Amino acid sequence: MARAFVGLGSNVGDREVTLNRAVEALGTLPGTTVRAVSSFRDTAPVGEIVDQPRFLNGVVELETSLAPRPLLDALMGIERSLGRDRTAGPPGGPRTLDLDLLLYGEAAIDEPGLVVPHPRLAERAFVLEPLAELDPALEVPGKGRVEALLAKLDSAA
Ligand code: GSY
Repeated sequence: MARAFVGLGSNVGDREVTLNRAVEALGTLPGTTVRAVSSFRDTAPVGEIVDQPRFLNGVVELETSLAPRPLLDALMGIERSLGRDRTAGPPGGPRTLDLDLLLYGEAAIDEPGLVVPHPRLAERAFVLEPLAELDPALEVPGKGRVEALLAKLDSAA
């Protein structure tokens, strides 16, 4: 069994309903239990396209027997089932639902389409804040503790 963390984001439609449905769907994946859900935060868009609606973001902690690749495929399946069309709109643009595999135990993976820890995790307050809410002492492989990463980000702001 692995402890995995998934980032949730939505900025199209009823964001809260979508995130709650995503959490429910995560709990139905084979060999998977939802261990914790952070609060959801209303956040300003960051990245290449900042002129888009505000996001609702959160993080879910899972215990899962799914290996990283099948877990990633399942996350994309949930995105699709809740209305996400990855072929529509610009990359970095508005989306009904985004599920990012942030951490998978202590694994460091760099394969096409599957990079864990998530490559931009340490730069994103909308990910680090809910992660720190769930486990501030959580170690991000190769980067350090979540609380330290968040402090670094806050001091740079
Ligand atoms: O990477 C997830 C999509 N995304 C987000 C997001 O979830 N939240 C905020 N605040 N900004 C974002 N920019 C992108 S792209």
